[in-house]
Amino acid sequence: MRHTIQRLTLQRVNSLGITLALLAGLLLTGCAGDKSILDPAGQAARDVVMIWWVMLGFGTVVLVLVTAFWLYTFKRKEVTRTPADERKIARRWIIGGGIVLPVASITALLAFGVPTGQRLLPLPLADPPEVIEVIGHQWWWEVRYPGAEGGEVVTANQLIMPAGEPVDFHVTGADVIHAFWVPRLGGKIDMVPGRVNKIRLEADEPAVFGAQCAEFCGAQHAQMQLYVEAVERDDYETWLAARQTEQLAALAVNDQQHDSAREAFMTHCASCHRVAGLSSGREGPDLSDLGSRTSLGAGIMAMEEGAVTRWLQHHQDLKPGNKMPPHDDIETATLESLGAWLETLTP
Ligand code: HEC
Ligand SMILES: [Cu+2]
Repeated sequence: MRHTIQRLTLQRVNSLGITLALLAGLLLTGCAGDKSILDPAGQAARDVVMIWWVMLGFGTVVLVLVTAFWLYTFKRKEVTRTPADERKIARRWIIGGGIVLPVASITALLAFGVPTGQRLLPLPLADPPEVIEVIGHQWWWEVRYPGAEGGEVVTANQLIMPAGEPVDFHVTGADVIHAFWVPRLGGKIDMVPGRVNKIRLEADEPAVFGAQCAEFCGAQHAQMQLYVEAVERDDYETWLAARQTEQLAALAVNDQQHDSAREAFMTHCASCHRVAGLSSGREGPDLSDLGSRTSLGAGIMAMEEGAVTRWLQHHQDLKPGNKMPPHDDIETATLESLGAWLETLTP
C-alpha cells in the first residue's frame, strides 16, 4: 500500500517535472533566433536586455514578497489593536509601500534607462558615422545610402551595414506609421510620414539579423520583414561600389538576350519600379539588384530559381492585398521572361 502511494507520488512528481521541462524548453526556444532581444549582438541591445533582466528580477522579488505576506495573513493569529495603533500601521504602509518603494525602484530604473537611451541617440561624434536611410512602405522597406561614393545607392527589403562601428539610421514612413526594429541590435523607432527619426545602432561583428515592422500598418504588417546583414568594412565598400548607378545600368542594359523582357518592363512596370539605367519609378521596391537578394515580397518567399516568376504570377495569393496590381492581363510567357531577366540583375 505504502509503496503504491510512493510510486504514485513519484509518478506525479515525474510528470510535473516533464511538464515544467517542456514549458521551460518552449520558453527558451523564444530566446534564440535572428529576432531575439535576449540574444543581443550590440552594446545598445545588451543595455536593453540588461534592463529587461533587472526588471524581471525585481518583479519576481516583489511577487514573492507579496505572496509571502498574503500567505502569512492566513496563518497569523487574530490580534486586537487600538484605533491609534491601526492608524500608525496604515501610515507606515502608505509611506513605505506607496512612496519610498516606488521612488526607490523608479530611481533605480532611471539609473539604468537614461544611459541606455543616451547611447541610442545620434549625438555628434568626432568621426561622423555612416548614415543609412530606411523608409517604410505598405508593406516593404526602401533602403538608401546617401553617403555612398559616386552617388546615392538604393535597394529594398535588405539592409547591408558595416559591423564594428556605429551606424545612424534615419527613418521615415512613406504612407502610414511603421516602426524600424532590429531586435538583436537594440530599441525600435517609429517611422512617421513627414518626419525623420534617428537611431544609432552597432553590430559587434559580421552576422545576419532579422528585422520586422513593429507598428501595425495594415493587412500585411506581419509580412513586412527586413533582411539585415552586418559585414566587414571592406565588404561593405565593395557591396556599395557594385551598386552605383553606372554599374547597375551596365548590368541591366548590356545584354541582348533579354530585349523583349526589358520592353515589357518599360510598358507594364517602369512607372512603379526603378531599374537603374532604365526607369525611375518609386511606388514599388527598387529592382536594380533584385537577383542578389535573399527573399522576395519583404520576406514572404525565398529567392531561388523561378521565384520571381512565381511572385509575378501569384503575388496576390502569396501576400493578399499588397500594393502591386495583379498581372492577369500579361501573358504567362511574358511574365516568365520578365522573371528570368530580373533574376539576372545580380551585381
Ligand atoms: C502600381 C505599381 C506597381 C506596378 C505597375 C508593378 N509593381 Fe511590382 N511591386 C509594387 C509594390 C508596391 C511592391 C511591393 C509589394 C510588397 O512586398 O508588399 C512590388 C513588388 C514587386 C517585386 C518584389 C520585389 C521585392 O523586393 O521583393 C517584384 C519582383 C516586382 N514587383 C516586379 C514587377 C514587375 C515585373 C512589374 C511589371 C509586370 C511590376 N512589378 C509592376 C508595385 C508595382
Ligand atoms: Cu507594420
